[in-house]
Amino acid sequence: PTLETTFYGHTYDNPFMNASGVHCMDVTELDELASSAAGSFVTKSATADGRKGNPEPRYVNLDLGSINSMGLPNLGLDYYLNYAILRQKSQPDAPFVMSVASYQGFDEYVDNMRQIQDSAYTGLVELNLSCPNVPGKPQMAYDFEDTKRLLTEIFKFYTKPFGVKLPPYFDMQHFDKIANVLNQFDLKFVNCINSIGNGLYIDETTDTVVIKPKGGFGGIGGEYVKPTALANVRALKQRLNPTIEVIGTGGILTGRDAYEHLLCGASMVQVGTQLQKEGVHVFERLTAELLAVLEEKGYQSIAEFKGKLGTLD
Ligand code: RRO
Repeated sequence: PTLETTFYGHTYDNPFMNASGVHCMDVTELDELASSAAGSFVTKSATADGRKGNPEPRYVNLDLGSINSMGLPNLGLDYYLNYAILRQKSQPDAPFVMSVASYQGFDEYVDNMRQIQDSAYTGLVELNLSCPNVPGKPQMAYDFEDTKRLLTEIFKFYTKPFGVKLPPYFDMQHFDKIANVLNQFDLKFVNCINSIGNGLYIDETTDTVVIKPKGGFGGIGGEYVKPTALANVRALKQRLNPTIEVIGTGGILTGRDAYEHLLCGASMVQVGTQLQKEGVHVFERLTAELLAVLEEKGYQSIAEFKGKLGTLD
């Protein structure tokens, strides 16, 4: 069998990528991803100006996942845009994704997208509408009206391909509402899910929280979030225009986990917490494990089972 996967017009060796935020801060880390066994990769969410982020400790691995309140540390939009432009020139046959966020809110999102529009970079952009860790700032994608207003503003001038990174939703009505908004735009993909925002982990020996920012509240990733991630991939895939692809992120520790995201309809799958725990060699293990699942089930390719989750009625 083969793990080859087509995503927005390009065929990748396999569907695996890093999840934005993990191992993608600078050229060194990005180049390590590029030469790893991952099919593609995404850069750290960029804000207009570089940021140091929240005070440490701000990322902690847990038995069942991770908690973080990084606070958007990044080297600034110019840095990632320069990297993207150089890489697109030197490796035109190996597309990747550039993640863009905002620290200030609505206007900065628009300005950042305008800067990319005016640049030489023509590749995929992931607009992060779901950072849970900026004190005092809501997650854009939990406000359906503002999300619609923002996408309307961006589509007035932006002509290059892009998609959005979503937070998890927990109500059928919310799945309907966000899909209804997104279906009004020519988005190329949605990525489900960002971390489950504002969880709290307590250390049992010290009876304290484990990260410093926001009194210990932080985004939860890893094993904890897989059922929520799968539900969001499935729910969005069922509701979105067929032209909008879905990237599945959340709780991928094994090839089987990736297989389940693909069953729910994901085109690509991203690994955050487990990449942080294992390093870039995780992609060798995951590709081998996913290939073994296909062999065991008698599939020749991902296309044979993608989106074909069974139900009981
Ligand atoms: O940097 C972060 O604190 C962060 C971001 Br931008 C995000 O989108 N998701 C997350 O868990 N952390």
